[in-house]
Amino acid sequence: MGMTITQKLIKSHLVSGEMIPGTQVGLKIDQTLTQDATGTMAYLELESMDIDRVKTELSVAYIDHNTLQTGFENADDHRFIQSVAKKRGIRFSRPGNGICHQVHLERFGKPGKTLIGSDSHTPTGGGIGMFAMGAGGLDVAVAMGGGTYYITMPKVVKVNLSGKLNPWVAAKDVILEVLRIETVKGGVGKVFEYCGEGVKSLSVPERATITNMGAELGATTSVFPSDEVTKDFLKAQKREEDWIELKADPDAVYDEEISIDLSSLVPMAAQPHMPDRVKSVSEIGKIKVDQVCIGSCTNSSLLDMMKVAAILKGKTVCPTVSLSIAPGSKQVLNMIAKNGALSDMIDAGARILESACGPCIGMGQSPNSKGISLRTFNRNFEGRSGTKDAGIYLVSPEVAAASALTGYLTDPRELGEFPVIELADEFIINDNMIELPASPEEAKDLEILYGPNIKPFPSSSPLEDSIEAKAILKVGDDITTDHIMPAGAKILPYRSNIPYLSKFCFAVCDESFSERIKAEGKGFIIGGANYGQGSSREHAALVPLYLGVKAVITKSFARIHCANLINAGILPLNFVNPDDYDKLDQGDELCLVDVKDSIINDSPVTLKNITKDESYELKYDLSQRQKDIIIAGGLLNYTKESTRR
Ligand code: MIC
Ligand code: SF4
Repeated sequence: MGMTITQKLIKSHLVSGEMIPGTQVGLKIDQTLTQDATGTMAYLELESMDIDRVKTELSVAYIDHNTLQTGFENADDHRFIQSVAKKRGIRFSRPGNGICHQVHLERFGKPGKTLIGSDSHTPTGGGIGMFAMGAGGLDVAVAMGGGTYYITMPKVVKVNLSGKLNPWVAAKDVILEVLRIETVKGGVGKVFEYCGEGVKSLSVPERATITNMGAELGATTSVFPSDEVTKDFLKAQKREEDWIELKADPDAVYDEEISIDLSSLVPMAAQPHMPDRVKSVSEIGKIKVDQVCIGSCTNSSLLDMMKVAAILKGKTVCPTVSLSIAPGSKQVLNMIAKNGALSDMIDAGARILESACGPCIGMGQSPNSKGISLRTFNRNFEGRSGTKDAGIYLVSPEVAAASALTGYLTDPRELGEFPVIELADEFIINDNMIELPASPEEAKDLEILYGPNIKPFPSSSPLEDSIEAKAILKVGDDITTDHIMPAGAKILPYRSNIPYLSKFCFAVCDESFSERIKAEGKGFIIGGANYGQGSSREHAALVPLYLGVKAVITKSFARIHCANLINAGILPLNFVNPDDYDKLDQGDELCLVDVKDSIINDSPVTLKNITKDESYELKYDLSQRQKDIIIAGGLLNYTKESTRR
């Protein structure tokens, strides 16, 4: 039987397990990336593992998230990461060099390789034919040390693309369409593999927009073939030697299939507050817009910037709109500076930001109260922009630029002829902002530079026989990691200070949560479906661990967050009967009866509701290794125990 690209990539990296969907497989990881908001923790974890030099083919540490320096904290963290990178054999992408996924695609991504990154949008690499996944910082640290990365063997969804996009319709509209069909829960346990005639009409950056935002489906990853288009991109990046061909066998068998005729797509937008609340721009209508932000790892490539500049050229941004633009990398910024496109943006009145995540993660540019903001980003979760009552719409660069000019949500097709965009055949290559690591010899004498804001990470204890605690918080479906552990300019500088971060845990849902659980000393969280979607931030597990959360009991979990809970030693449990969720109330006194024995014996766990005198059956999806991790009280304890043995 023929194989899909996904199966080929997994097979060539398989270290343990069998390729049976739903079971655990261990993969060899060729490349890793980190960013600064999750990287500090990942490198603290790496340091605690006594690893002299990383063992991957390539590891890169990017600085792109915490670039607003309103105190010493972020700058100290950058310095810490830089010192670890230099000593341990990791390349360091200096602040200003760009957003991790954009730079990685340009300079390091290689078809056929595996990549994990401590950022949920690592699947961007799927645009160049990598098997690229987001992971918790600890998993990335383990991979840097040469350890295996474990995933559930995914099902493969064939996304059959036919036709060609019409002018003014963009790659962003393709992924918005997939999100409309599949929803933010639709991709859990699956890889979205793109194929069909339509693929060859999409450039690598356009493919990367699609695989990037595939993260919002909850998918393990998304992947495109590596073809002549990929080869041309690599050639333009002066890396032709990195190209290999990658395609599915003609008789490959897929688990599911969806078809999209590119020529039938129209400009679309995801409405507040979920990336799957997708409608066409014309259906939503001409709502008044206060702000437009262009950039982020989804839409900040040279092509995106050139389109925006061409639309803005010779015009003026509407007086009631603030337009900000952050080109994705130094390469992109430099190229639009040299070819004059930057000047067209500045002339039209755009506020040019540095090449970094910026407003996408609430690092500045929060909209006005009840403001409507159109963003070319990938997430519009409540509060993420820094303004709780703002309404964020996710759109293509074309819709964003057109609306910035008119002042209302605009179908860009109204602007008439699509401008002609000329792209150079070669990118400007200058890797001077990527610092190479020291040689092993020189590295011996190098010091790691810790700042005073870096606090030890919380310790966890082995699983107890039975656990009695209150349902300290009950939340609904689709709870994101931005609810659990918010980001934003005020909080992000404390990503290496768990005690401080703990004050903000769940603040979006319930401002008293942190105080209440501190008073109790421990507790359980009750959640609905797709709990923990969004970011890979392990802080959404480490902070609850610090506060005493013993188990999270839900209808279902998002992949990366579930793995992070296990790594932190917090039990992820699911209701056998989802209706039991309704029987429980916040504040109920609960007991996980003989939970340790149940896990050891592979039997369902009983949750006793002491307040209501009822019992519910709970299940879990844990491999033997994951059970051992939970029993040991987290991955760090487990690793220490295994090395002692
Ligand atoms: C995000 O887009 O939510 C982030 C910020 O990039 C996160 C990582 C983080 O929380 O640091 C992600 O996507 O994993
Ligand atoms: Fe940065 Fe936003 Fe991309 Fe996350 S989604 S990596 S914050 S640009």
